[in-house]
Amino acid sequence: MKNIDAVGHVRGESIYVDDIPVRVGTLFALAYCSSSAHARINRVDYSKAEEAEGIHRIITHKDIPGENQIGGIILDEPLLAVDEIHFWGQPIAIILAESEYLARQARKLIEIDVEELHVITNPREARKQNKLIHPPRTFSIGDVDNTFNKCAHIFEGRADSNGQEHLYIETQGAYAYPGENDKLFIVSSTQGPTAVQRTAARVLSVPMHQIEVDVTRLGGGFGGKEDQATSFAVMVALASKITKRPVKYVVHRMDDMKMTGKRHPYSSDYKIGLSEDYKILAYEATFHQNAGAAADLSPAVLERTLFHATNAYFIPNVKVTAYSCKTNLPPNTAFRGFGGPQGMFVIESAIQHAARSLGVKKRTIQHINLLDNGNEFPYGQVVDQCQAKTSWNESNEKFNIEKLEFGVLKFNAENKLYKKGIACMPICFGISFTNTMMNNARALVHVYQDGSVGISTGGVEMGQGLNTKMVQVTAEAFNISAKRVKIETTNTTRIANTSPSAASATSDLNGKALQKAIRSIMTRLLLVARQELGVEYHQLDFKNEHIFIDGEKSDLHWEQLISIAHQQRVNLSEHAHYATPIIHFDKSKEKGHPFAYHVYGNSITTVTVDCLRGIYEIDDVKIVHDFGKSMNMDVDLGQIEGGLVQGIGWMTMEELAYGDDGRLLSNALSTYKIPDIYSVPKTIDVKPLKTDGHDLAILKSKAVGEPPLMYGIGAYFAIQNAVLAFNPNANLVFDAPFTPEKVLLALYGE
Ligand code: MTE
Ligand code: LUZ
Ligand code: MOS
Repeated sequence: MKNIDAVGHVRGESIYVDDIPVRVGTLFALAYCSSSAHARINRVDYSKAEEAEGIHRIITHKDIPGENQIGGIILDEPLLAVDEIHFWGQPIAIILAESEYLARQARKLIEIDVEELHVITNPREARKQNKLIHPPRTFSIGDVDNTFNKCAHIFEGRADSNGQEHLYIETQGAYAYPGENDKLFIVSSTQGPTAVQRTAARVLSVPMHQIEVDVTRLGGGFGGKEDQATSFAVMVALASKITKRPVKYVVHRMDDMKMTGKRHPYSSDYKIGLSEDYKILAYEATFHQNAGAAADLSPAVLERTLFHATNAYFIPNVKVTAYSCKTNLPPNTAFRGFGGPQGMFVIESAIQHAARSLGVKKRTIQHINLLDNGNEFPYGQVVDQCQAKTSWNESNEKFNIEKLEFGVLKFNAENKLYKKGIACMPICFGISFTNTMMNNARALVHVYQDGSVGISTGGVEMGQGLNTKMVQVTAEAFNISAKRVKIETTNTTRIANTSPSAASATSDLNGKALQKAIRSIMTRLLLVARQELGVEYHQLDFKNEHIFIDGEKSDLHWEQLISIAHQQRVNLSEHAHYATPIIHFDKSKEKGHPFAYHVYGNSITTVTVDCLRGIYEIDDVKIVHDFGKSMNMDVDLGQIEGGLVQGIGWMTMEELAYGDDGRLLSNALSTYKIPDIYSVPKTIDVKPLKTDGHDLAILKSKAVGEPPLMYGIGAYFAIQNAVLAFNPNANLVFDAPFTPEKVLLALYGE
């Protein structure tokens, strides 16, 4: 099935927040933000701004009727600063004007007097000063300390990865309007409609039922709108409540980049111990997560780093500890992979370090240590339906890794100033929210009396093809044409208490709820057919929009069946709830079975480095990926390509830069470089692994949203290998992104 949004997107007809026709009386909101990263506010003078043309009023923390608190996991983040500033870009006030332009003009007239305080941007410094979001956590299995004594080889080092700007094409935004009896309607570009509803209720001091949140679709989220859409939605909600007028805020790109948190930078230490024959016997790592100025989702991101610290490898003795460090950056947040990529980069660095020192290929060590059924993850889950070795073997056979490596060697022997490098990157990614409680969803299905169907779920479409998949699930479960099915907006009044659309689990959770609702309706319809036709239940079947009796197609068609059922006063609507079975996790022991299943795969990345300039090209990425039984290969391939390129961007070129004063320097697309058509791999070849899929995946089609991002990590090591081909004495550091400047230094350094 084609993506149902394709035509609307191409024609520019799809509706985003900024496309909603503006209501009469709308005020335009604009946040006034701090220009210091850490300071005490002595005085803010709004008087000139308040008198400026077109200014309706300016809202500060004093105007908040409820709690000035937007923290999601930990209650540690004010909506509007009170007397201290904790990051550059922190909202202090909301300007309301007759137009966005006038709001921006007035913003320049606000004067602030602050006392600057010491700014921390480095997570290691934060840890030294004991500035932590919460106490550190450790996952462990076996006995690392005793095992290191028995290892033939031990390597220790440091690996750093930088953050990443989400750069969703649609910036953050929301539009709120008041209804009768204090009701408030909020349209938000959010992955988490319930988070918006809950937080707006808290800040406005109203019950949640007074707030209706509606989401049509997002122009991308990538995790950046899992939690951080909330503040903007609450700002317009607050302003609308106070002024009783519609209030709109669509955030300017540079304000969005400055104000919002990003992927967490990590600074980590590793120690890896191997046997004589390259089995990894012990692994120890300490992660310093740069959380920024408030918790946001950092505790959950930190947890996923620990869950993925050993990637697709079985290591019998592991001890990994993670610190969530409080710094004066905007609160960092969810980003595709959610801490998993940061953990995986460190183990891959450790293996690269070992391979180079031992003079063996990295892939030899990777191969020997791949996971297998029956192995235990450090968090206690036992591996089953493992595809680590199958995807590895299939990729290396189908793509002929030896031949690819030989091609690289030959090229390098023949070329002095250009060198190629190649690297394998296996992945293993757990599917489920690591917080077990969040793994639930609901769906509402209406069959109308003409046989058309309307479906609602708690899932949010953000470009990942969720809506297309939900229509497919519906058509499949009813056995009717997809043309009869319409997907409604995501709305908290129709579907309550949603988990955010995240963790790659949206289709699984919402699709399974949808199937349950449809099965209930279908059972009632078959009962109607049985009575109408006077046959036994077991003789009946419904397919291709027709009732079948003993395998023979009858005249009873979908539309007639619905019409009869309606006349007989049969309920044609259903609301269903799904909660993932099996999963559990005990935080006091750090053990359990947190994931419904894992997604596996392997990528082979080849790059060419220009050894005069330090620039490089990604020649080719070949992937064998475990889709299970993909229900929509076009959508899923789009996810692989997008995720891969986003991962390559993070590892190679996207360079977030903050000054020592905590100001974002890479604050526009001129100073923050993301992959464009010239920097994507010249070819991407994806082959699906042949498997049966998994029962906990929707229609056995495994979650695909986040896992492919981690294939991009291969680019880092492929570039390193090219550098080594030019300069065998290069001093290898693990400090992503591997920008051309760093490549050049490595090419000529020792
Ligand atoms: N693909 C597009 N086009 N746009 C997005 O914002 N977000 C990613 C991924 N793929 C995203 C995307 C992230 S971070 C997640 S968690 C999943 O999609 C969410 O959707 P899913 O649960 O339906 O896979
Ligand atoms: N969000 C979340 C996530 O709250 N919990 C998770 O485990 C998760 N994983 C991936 C992406 N978002
Ligand atoms: Mo994705 S990081 O789970 O929104």
